[in-house]
Amino acid sequence: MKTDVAIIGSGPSGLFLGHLLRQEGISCTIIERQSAEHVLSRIRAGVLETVTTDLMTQLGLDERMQKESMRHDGLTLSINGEEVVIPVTDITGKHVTVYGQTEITRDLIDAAPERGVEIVWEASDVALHDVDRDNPYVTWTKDGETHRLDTTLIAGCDGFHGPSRKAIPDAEKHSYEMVYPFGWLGIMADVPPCHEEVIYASHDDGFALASMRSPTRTRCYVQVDVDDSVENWSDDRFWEEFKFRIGPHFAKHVTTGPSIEKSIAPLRSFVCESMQHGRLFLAGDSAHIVPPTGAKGLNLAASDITYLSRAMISWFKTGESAELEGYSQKALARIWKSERFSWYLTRLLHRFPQYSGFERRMQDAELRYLVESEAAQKTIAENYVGLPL
Ligand code: RFL
Ligand code: PHB
Repeated sequence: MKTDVAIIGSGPSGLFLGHLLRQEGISCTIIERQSAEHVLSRIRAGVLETVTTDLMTQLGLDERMQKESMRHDGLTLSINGEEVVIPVTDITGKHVTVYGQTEITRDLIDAAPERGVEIVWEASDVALHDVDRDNPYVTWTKDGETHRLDTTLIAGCDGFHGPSRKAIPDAEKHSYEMVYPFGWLGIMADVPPCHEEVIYASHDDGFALASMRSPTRTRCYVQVDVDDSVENWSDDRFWEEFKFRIGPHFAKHVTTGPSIEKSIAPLRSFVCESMQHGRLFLAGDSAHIVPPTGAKGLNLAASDITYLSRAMISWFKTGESAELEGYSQKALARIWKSERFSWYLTRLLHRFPQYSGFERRMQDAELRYLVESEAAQKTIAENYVGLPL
């Protein structure tokens, strides 16, 4: 088998890239470890910048998103129950869109067969070979048989734990990492959201977040210890703690109901430099992780793919290699700014067990500054809607 681009991983990064390349007549095959059902059962991001919605529009796959998504023009902070509204559209002229990552993934997977985006599901032992030569190839096992795909370029879109980043020799890469001492316990429930905007709540007992997927589906989180487990959290305990942390003003609008999903996600900041080696190019979570505070993970995957697809298309069409050679540097410039915003918002809003009285006072002072200063609100707003490409 031979293709122009072998794409490892069928998350949003791999699917976006596959569709964008096919739109320009470039052949590609996506090789995914899981089944389609498994990929579609994962519940992750929900707040989209225009960099992400623009890709759906560019692909002509935005019909359902236009109908079912919700436009958000602001975000709400609850500071120990005190409401602070940041009117992001008034400040920036831009808005964000609430439409689940699961729905984006579904739209891209559903359209794959008619657009010639080939996806190999349930491929095990995926391995990358000769990535620093002109003829790299990928191997995997499926149904007891070994397969080999010869290719010109490889896109590593296989998330944090996939094999692509590991295929870059240690001497050629450097990782920067910060692991936080807490996680987010998230639940999804088929009840109406308690507020029309997303609420980020800073409370003495810890962070909480009220979000949504639709007018009838709520997504909420509370900060928990990193070694806590979902078994410790009945739905009743979750709702009680969530209501306490978002404060009485919002709590009175909370409709509780049985969770349809409940999980704990650890929080991490991570960047791998460089994002390319020879014929291999990393994109999305395979190269970087942000804590979910600020909703940047999926949107960063979309900006990586915007740069990478343009560079690959230019290389295949003109033979010019400058854009492809500059991919990592260009993508990292935007990634580091989103890393900073996610890290800043995480530090501002969470309770850190190791924080001294002084650091707690600094958090309080910064929150008071945010309440009172238009300039401080502007920096949140322009990052939240997404920095320019
Ligand atoms: P993905 O979505 O992780 O997709 C990678 C794909 O690669 C596959 N894979 C392999 N395929 C072949 N061989 C192997 N050996 C493989 N190993 C892995 C995986 O099965 C998967 O299908 O990365 P991608 O495409 O770069 O997209 C990035 C986004 O998914 C991610 O940034 C966000 O979802 C992060 N994230 C969140 N971001 C937000 O903006 N808001 C959120 O609320 C939010 N919640 C989350 C999240 C990520 C989570 N993870 C990674 C566990 C909640 C969770 C639980
Ligand atoms: C979500 O809706 O899942 C969500 C929203 C905002 C975030 C993180 C997650 O910052």
